[in-house]
Amino acid sequence: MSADHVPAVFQAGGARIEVMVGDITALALDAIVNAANSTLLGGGGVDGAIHRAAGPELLVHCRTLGGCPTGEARLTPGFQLKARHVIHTVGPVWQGGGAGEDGLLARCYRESLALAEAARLGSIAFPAISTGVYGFPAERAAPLAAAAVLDHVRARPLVTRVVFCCFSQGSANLHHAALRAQGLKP
Ligand code: AR6
Repeated sequence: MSADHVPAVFQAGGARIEVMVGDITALALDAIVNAANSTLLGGGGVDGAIHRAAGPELLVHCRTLGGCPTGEARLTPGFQLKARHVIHTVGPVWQGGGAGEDGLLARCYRESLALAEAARLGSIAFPAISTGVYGFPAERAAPLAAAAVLDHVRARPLVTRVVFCCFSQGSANLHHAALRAQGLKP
């Protein structure tokens, strides 16, 4: 897939699905998703970037949540972020593929979207959950992410804008290809 395909916009159900390369902390949406760890007390990667941009109040708030199991999600305010909310989800650590990683990763997307829906949030951006420090192969993660998002937006109308905010052109191209493989055309 050539870099010319990114950024790209697709339509599915009543929703606009975008693939972009950029820093998720810069996005002014109803919610951005954080690829957190089960303590919800911050870390490196996108988690560190979100906590830095949101300011110290986010950590204070997260301390009250009591953590989050792998595959689940929790909603917090965005504090100093441009996004109104953060949905923290905990992706699986890659262990070779035989430990239920695929199902857990898909569940992160589903649970994040379910939280957005319950809070009546219309726009949400995802990073490529688990594909950094947690080692999930990016080419395996993108189709799971695309399928979970499409299942959601085709079944439920409230979330009308989903952004795959990738941190590299290669990651964006994988998401673009995954959406095309699901029959979508940009
Ligand atoms: N905007 C968008 N994507 C980003 C950004 C950003 N600012 N920064 C990194 N990425 P990772 P994980 C991409 O490692 O694999 C943390 O320490 C990155 O290139 O952030 O789920 C947590 O506390 C990659 O494609 O998350 C956990 O301990 C993707 O985000 C652990 O890392 C996810 O990479 C979670 O690991």
